[in-house]
Amino acid sequence: MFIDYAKIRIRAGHGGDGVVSFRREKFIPKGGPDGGDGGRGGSVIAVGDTNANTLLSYRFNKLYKAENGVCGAGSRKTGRSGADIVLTLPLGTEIFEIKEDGSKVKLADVTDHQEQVILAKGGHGGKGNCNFATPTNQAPRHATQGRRTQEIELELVLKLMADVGLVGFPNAGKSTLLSVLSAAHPKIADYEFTTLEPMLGVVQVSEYQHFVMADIPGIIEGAHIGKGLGHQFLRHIQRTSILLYLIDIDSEDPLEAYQTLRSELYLYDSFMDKKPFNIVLSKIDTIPEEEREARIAKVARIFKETTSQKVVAISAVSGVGLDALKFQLYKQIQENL
Ligand SMILES: Nc1nc2c(ncn2[C@@H]2O[C@H](COP(=O)(O)OP(=O)(O)OP(=O)(O)O)[C@@H](O)[C@H]2O)c(=O)[nH]1
Ligand SMILES: [Mg+2]
Repeated sequence: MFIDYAKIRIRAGHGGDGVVSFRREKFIPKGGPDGGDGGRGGSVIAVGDTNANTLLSYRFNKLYKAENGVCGAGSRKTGRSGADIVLTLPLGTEIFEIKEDGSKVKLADVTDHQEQVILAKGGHGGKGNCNFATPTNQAPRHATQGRRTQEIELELVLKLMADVGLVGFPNAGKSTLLSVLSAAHPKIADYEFTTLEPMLGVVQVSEYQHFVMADIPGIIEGAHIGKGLGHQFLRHIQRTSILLYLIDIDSEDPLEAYQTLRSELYLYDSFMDKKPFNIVLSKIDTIPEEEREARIAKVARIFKETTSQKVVAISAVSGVGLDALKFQLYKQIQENL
């Protein structure tokens, strides 16, 4: 199951307390103070992992607790440090602290594999009485307490990281396109809203060149007010560098379809409108061969005249136009890095 939102609680380990102790050995009367320090508490650490792609394991508002430091002991022994606890997170996870008054503060944005962020630092250990001996007080009877830590509430929001975001009406052929360009196996069917959760695929352009494409559920007019699956999945293409509007060439009015999609994205986040994009006509194999060229030219002309945008025509079934599309996308991504 794909989960892109979770609330959890965390707590770093308390520092272990320092202790009061005096050296007591045969033949050594009045041994000096020898109470050791407490150990450091464990920290709560987030680590990015490319192999993780959901927040599923964090969905039960669980408390993630690092180990407390151990108290010091006599003979100047320092207590053991508490073990850290590591939260493995998918790349693209934003971490917010929820303050008591309900306000949120962003703590981190985990974007790199193996990137580590300390979310809560373990408490320092307290000092044992061996630290407090002075010439005038050679038998100090006090030690300090390890630092106590607080529980923190966090919000985890996953925004998938991809280079290209696929945008289209249901049934436009988004998942089919991802399946032929990458090794991903999204569900494909001839009914609307087949795709219910986002999926990423790696598109190999050459041996050393690739990019990541995100397929999300279809968007319909009114998505910004909750129609269809709403705009909840748009956040997964919010941080892609480019967009690909995929429009069935056989739709009643391809230009209107494109304009509707664009305005839905704009209504969700006006910044989406500033991203470089491509307009791609899909399923050209469905047009009878003798009409195909003329039809593509006609639609292309309408787009050119109204939006001064070039369109690309493809068929995920026959493979026409796919290589050219791949190179075009790759080039555009490089230009917008
Ligand atoms: N003939 C033809 N059919 C296609 C092509 N691409 C997709 N289809 C068909 O169109 C239907 C919808 O394809 P999907 O890839 O599931 O469409 P989608 O845009 O992901 O749809 P949602 O997930 O519902 O938003 C399926 O029956 C596909 O087999 C194409 O290039 N040519
Ligand atoms: Mg789909």
